[in-house]
Amino acid sequence: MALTNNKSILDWVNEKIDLVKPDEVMWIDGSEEQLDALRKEACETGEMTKLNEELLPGCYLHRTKPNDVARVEGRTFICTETKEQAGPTNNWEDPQVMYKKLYDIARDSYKGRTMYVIPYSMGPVGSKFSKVGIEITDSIYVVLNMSIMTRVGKAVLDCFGDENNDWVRGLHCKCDVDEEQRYICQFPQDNTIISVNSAYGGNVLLGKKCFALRIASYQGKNEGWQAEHMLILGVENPKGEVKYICAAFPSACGKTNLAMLVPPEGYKKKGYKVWCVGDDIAWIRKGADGRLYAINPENGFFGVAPGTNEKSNPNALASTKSGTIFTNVALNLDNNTVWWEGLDKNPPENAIEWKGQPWNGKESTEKGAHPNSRFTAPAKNCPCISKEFENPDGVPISAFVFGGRRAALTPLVYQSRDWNHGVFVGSIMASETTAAATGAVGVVRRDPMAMLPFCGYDMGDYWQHWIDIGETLDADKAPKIFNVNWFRKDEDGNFMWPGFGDNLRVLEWIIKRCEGEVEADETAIGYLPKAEDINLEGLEGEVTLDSLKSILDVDKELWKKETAGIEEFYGKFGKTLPAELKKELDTLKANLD
Ligand code: OXD
Ligand code: MN
Repeated sequence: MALTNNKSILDWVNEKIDLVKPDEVMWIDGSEEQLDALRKEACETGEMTKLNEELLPGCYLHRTKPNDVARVEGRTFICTETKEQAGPTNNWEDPQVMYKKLYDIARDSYKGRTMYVIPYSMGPVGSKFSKVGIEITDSIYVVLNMSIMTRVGKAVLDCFGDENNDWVRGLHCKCDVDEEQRYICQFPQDNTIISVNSAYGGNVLLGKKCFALRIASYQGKNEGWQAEHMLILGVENPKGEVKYICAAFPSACGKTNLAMLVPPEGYKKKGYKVWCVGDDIAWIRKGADGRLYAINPENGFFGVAPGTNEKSNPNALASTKSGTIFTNVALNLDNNTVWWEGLDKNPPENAIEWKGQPWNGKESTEKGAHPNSRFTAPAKNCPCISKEFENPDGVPISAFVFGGRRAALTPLVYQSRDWNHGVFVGSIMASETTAAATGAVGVVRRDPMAMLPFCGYDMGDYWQHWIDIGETLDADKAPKIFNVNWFRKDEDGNFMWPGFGDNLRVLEWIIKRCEGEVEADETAIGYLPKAEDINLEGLEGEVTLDSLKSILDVDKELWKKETAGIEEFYGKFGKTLPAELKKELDTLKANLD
């Protein structure tokens, strides 16, 4: 039975029923009974495997087709009226052409299947930050993942209203999971997402990248707020004061680890704590007091499993101990639990690898888990989840932090001179795809604000939006903007900074700067810490004042080369490149001469 009288929703659902022709239609009401029946059904059909109820209560394993294991940027499209609106960094197609192509693929594809209609809220139900979506899918896996990653069910529609048309349409059709016919399409001007021929995470959990970043970034531009690819964390000092930081990093830079950071022993003893509000996405708005506030629109973590362990991220690991869906990890047949590379040094001998074949982890040279295998874990499981996680008003942001993986060039941390310079710092973000063991610089991929694959419109206009937001903020209320690099290497290719929990030492400096408690040195690229101001207590033997000084240096010759790369990248944008950013680039060049 439909869970709403909202005509715009009912009309759209009926239209899609006519298109895809399901045998049955089921509205997801969010009840445990309904979800449990679906879990049972998925286990009966083999879509999921129930794991050891004692060791991993309420946990399941799912395997995708081997051709369907990651987001597909090459097949992701922004379909706006004109190509210019999508900008030079997105794939574009004319909406009419793309709708026709997608409808031809989707037509009759639910025959013999059930249509699940999922009402969901990105953000706490009823918060002024929050937005409603409806995802139609033919996959129980999607229903169960969406019910972890978002708030789903009747409660979402109960407070939505029958006349409200501000909701995001999402149609997902598994079809034959044919990679040649796979498309992940956003229609920002229609609040619509259509995803066909995939059944994997980021391509099909439409609330996440498709809505909360691509569509929402476009909504934010028009409505005066921001959707960012950022974690949100709170640092609590021994006096019990909590300061919040939003941070953006490209994939494979340890975002989930930073979001759930465990303080070094010395800090713990003093009473420092780190609280996780979110690990991937932040929706940001100005509050009544003139400061910027952020919420995490999600309700769970869709984290990369390999490398997650008791040392690297005990909080993430603890989050996966109940109510979690694992995708493409290895199944340990001896105790019906899961395993992945980097979990521990004890791979199971009697196991099934991620593609479903028998696997002996002690002997096989093949991987047990796919490198992009995932856990979908409820946020409430996280031992360090912030008590503000459900706060409908969000948390006040003290600092924005940008970062990337650079073996050389970028210092451990620096602060922008002001807001527009901070936007420049975000716009020149880049990360090395692979960093060779010799310390040679890898291939640099520009990924402004870590939004390159996720911005739903022209990135030049997106930068302008950042600049416009800054203009509405009083200087004393605006978050300060920083850049960090945990990945500097010495000549022998060794990392020079320990990372993980010790990154709190850098966050402490950042917060002190926000509070005006510490001086800094002005350099060509911005404000750098005086080495003595980064607390190294307890790091003896790992980092000396001298080695710290060398990860804080600014090599003008390297930076001059970098400006050439920035100029080339900026050249793609033509007239949407904000004049303010061009000016910042000129200032940097002048500072380096
Ligand atoms: C993610 C990503 O999965 O950014 O969060 O790729
Ligand atoms: Mn992400």
